[in-house]
Amino acid sequence: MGFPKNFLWGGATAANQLEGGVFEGGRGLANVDVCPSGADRSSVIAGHRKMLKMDDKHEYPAAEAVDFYHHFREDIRLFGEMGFKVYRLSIAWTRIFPNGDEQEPNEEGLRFYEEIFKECRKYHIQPLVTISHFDCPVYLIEKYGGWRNREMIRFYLRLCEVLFTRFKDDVTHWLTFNEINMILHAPFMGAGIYFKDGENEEQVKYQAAHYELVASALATRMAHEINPENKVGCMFAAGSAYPYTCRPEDVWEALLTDQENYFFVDVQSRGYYPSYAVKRLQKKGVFPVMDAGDAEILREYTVDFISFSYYNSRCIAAPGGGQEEAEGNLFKSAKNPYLSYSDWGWPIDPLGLRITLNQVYDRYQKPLFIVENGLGAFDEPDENGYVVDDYRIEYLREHIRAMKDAVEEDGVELMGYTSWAPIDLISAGSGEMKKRYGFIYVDKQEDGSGTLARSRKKSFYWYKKVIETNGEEL
Ligand code: P53
Repeated sequence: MGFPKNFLWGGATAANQLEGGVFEGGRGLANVDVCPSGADRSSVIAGHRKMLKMDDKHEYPAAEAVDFYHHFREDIRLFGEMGFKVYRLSIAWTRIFPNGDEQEPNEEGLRFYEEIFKECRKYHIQPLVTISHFDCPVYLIEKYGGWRNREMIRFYLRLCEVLFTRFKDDVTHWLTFNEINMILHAPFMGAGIYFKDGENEEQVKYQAAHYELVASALATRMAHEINPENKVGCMFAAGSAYPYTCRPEDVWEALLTDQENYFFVDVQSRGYYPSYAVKRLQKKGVFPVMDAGDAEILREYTVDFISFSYYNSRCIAAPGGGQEEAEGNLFKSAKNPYLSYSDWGWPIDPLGLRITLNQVYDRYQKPLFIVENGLGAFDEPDENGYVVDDYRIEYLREHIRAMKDAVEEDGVELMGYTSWAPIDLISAGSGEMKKRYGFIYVDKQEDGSGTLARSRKKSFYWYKKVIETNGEEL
């Protein structure tokens, strides 16, 4: 009983929220660098406000982030101290191809990740690499329009080829796109897309999604060709939709919400557009244009495993019910009266993780991997600089319990669990520093001040114990 012996415990981060050093090592500018913090962020990430360079009226938190670029040895040592088996990280595309369409990669960028993998090996930590975590070179947006252009497939595969070849001995587990369904909610952050006046946004989004799906399938093929040991996963933002009431209209609306998200995984895992998507997208006139051969590519090169982020469930009511909306998340949701809420208004629903694990496993029957789960909260260091984050321990403990039930009682096949995030970093949704997730506190404040010093929170010692006992002591 319990978790399998080789269960992969660890933590997950993304390059642009962590690294900083955006002007170092010959790196080019990416979409996520030019997303400001503050009031304009949501319209920028949604593609409703064009911003392709930094101006002096805004703050750009990714520029320094928590400076992992210069602290990675220390940080990975701390991951090692917690006993991590796996570290999920992403590659900054523009460190490897600063513009995106060069023929040759930037050696300095490759060396940076090589050093990271070397550190990981020291502590027997296996990397799990997200090839694109909300990451698209600005140059490719300016010149080609980001993922609205089919050419992106070529540039993305060029990146993949460099990574699969160069890091053949370091990495065997890959994720093609982070939260691929986020393209529907934050298309600039997800796919480098901003909209022009009057265009059909759904059409643009599903066309871009199609290109990403084809790119993901071709990357899967390439990964297997370059190293038959490679395992490739898809990644989506999960969290089952609950009907607000047992009113059939609410149940129906919840089902539609789930389908909207499962659509991506249906294609990546089953290998074809599900009939509900074909019908509905055609009816709306937004079914993507496909090249001859696309259907075959999608069918042939499906993923080996399915990974997802889980922060909360969603609660869905049919229009016109007058329910209160939950705040703070890019996903629309009614307020679920049975749940408590985080400092940022996100519902807290551990049983929802078990429900989600069961639903996803039932649907695909492939190994699952929880690659994000965690609590963003205000942390206040005490007079000794120590953060007693019992609320975070409580959140993680309950979610790990629910995941344990899914494995032990329900037979869900689960490869591992990487919490978001093992170290404080910049929030993707809000651009804030004060929304902290880490086991490791970083002295970097909302106004940009701070020494960048790292320190262990109470949850650090707790998670170390969890890993040591393979999830038996929570
Ligand atoms: P933050 C919501 C909004 C933006 C990104 O989110 C999100 C979500 C959650 O579904 O997805 C992931 O930082 C994402 C990470 C991100 C994490 O959620 O807004 O993959 O990059 O940091 C947490 O609190």
